[in-house]
Amino acid sequence: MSAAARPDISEVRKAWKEANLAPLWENARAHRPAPLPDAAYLWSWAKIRPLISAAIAVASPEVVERRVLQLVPPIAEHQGEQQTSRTLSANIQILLPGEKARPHRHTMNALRFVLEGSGATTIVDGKACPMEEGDLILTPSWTWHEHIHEGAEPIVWLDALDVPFQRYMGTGAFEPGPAADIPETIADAAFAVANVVPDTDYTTKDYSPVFRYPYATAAAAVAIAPPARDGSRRVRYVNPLTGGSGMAMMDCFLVQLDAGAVTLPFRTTANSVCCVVEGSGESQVGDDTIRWNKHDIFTLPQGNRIVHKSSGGTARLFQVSDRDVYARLGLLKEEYGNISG
Ligand code: GTQ
Ligand code: FE2
Repeated sequence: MSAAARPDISEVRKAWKEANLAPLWENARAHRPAPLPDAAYLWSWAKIRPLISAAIAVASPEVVERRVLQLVPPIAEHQGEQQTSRTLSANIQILLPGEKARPHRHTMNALRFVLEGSGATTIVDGKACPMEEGDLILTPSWTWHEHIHEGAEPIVWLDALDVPFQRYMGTGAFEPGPAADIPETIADAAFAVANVVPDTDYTTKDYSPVFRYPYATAAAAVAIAPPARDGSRRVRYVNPLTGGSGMAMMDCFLVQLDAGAVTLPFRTTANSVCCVVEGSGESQVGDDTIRWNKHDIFTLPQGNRIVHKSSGGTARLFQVSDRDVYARLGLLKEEYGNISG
């Protein structure tokens, strides 16, 4: 073809655009290295606790359904999103003595991790789950749930939901109560004996038959756990019927950093949100150093080099991650030790 016959590129581009075609070689995002990891972000309890009190003053679940403050890091804010990590929303929920949050259900999986207070109950498909400090409560996809508080002090907990992931997948659905057609559940106590579980048809569900993981039990388990690959002690909150994650999209861990211990550098394609249960310390996340204290919440965005250490005594972190989603999709890559960058 002679040079003279070559068509005018701007005419061609216009014609492609009109036909909903786009040249890959002009796509700035194609065939580029991975973007730099997002920065970690910390919500310090000292800073947010008074702002939680302000929510008590201006909103009641009677009116707003759920008294919830979303944790939205700067990176999400810039993108006009409200998520906490790539796949999760983490929120703070507050209930005063005598208050209740009405029943509903949604396809989004949710969990609650109690930060402060006691005496509340989350009812999950009819099963009452007491909420004490450090307890983890699961409200898996499409289970009916409501919260009631009969304690003496306000209760504050961390909610985590797979909202961003389900929005991306187009699977979000919601149904208000009152609860109807409540499926049968099995008492958590039926799973309290290690290694021997009831033989039921519950294995057809993709979530744990246990909805409440008391802190005393998880703390006792992590205290005697052997060092994990990064040197920390780690236990996973599992479905006792499968040994897998408690819910399909959220994979939870309790991490113990012994006094003076420093973890081996770690990098993963998965994303976590951490909450400090006990102690204090610091985490290097990429180029940033996050200094944390009890009840602080921080993100561990994918791709960052991560090193944790406690300052002073033993520290414990609750972590909610999307690790198992990445693993099941063949997208989980984890590195330990010498990590460049
Ligand atoms: O407690 O049911 O933080 O439905 C966000 C959505 C909590 C809940 C949240 C919810 C709930
Ligand atoms: Fe809910």
